[in-house]
Amino acid sequence: MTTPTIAAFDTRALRVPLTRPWAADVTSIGVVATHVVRSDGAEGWGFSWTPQIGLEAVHALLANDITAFAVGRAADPAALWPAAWAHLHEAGGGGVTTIALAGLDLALWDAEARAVGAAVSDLLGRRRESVRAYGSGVNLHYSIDELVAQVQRWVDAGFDAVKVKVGKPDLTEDVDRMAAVRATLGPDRALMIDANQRWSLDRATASIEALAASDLAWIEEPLRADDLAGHTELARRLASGSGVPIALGENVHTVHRFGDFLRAGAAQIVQPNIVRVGGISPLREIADLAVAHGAALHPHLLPELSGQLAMVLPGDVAEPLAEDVEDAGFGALGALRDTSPVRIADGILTETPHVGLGLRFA
Ligand code: SMN
Ligand code: MG
Repeated sequence: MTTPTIAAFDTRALRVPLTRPWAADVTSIGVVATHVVRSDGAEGWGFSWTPQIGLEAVHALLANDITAFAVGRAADPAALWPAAWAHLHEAGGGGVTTIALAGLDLALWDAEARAVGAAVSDLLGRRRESVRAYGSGVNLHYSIDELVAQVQRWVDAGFDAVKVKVGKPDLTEDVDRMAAVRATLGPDRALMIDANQRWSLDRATASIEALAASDLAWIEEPLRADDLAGHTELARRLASGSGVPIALGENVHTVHRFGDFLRAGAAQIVQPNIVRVGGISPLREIADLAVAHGAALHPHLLPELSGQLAMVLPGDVAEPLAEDVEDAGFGALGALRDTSPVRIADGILTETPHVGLGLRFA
């Protein structure tokens, strides 16, 4: 059978209001909903995502350059991806270009799975029926009481791992906040902390060593996301100190750059965001690379998408975890046309019956 071609590709930009703002100026998230029609009549739906910056730019790339490139080509997402990336590369090897490319890649995988009546996780080769999810919050602006109340909600909801923000101007404030979070969690639940690139190398070293008293499962994005030398040196310092592992990757965009960080030993845990790296096709390459370097992989955010891919990722180093940012799921925000393709209960994510990715935007 010959491979069907891409007959039509259409896109629309929308903003999804957040019921729990991520900051005073982050009250909605940007989505470009995509739709592909193949020459054999199969249809697929995907999306691009960018919380704050670049929605119009991503949409313009999809509606112009990516549509013009894609229509008429073979609808084979894994084969198309490297050619599409090379085509867009003059506008940047990662970032807006890869975020936009995800909109095409996801729609093509969705079509491929819908054409055979399967969920994408079954099409790609399911390895597990469920994954653990961790509770996560964009909460640096919360008072300590609000933070503790959020952590208590996660405990009550059955999560055994949570992630909270650090990086207050005064280190003693972070120390007090994490001590309060640890007290709420008790000794047996895992605590991850996320600095969202706020620290310098020396500030990170001092902060992590002080915060390690709260028993940390990882420190995420301690430094500027593309600071390879800085993360390499920080990893060296932590290895001879508290031993807290470094997690990063939500702002790393290509398999090549993940390779740089892994070869240098700059991170023990990688967290590709499936949209920011350009979709499912590159995610699978990054997962193989992580295994080759003995690193864990926990996909960043987007639990309705990441949770499905977590069913097929290798678990050689660690079973992948799904991230559930409180009240930020597309289903909970009312952004989906169909029932959410995943369900999170008692800290466990499972899929609900669906074909494709099951992610059509309303
Ligand atoms: C995060 C990043 C982007 C949007 C929401 C939250 C955060 C995380 O860094 O890792 O959850
Ligand atoms: Mg993060």
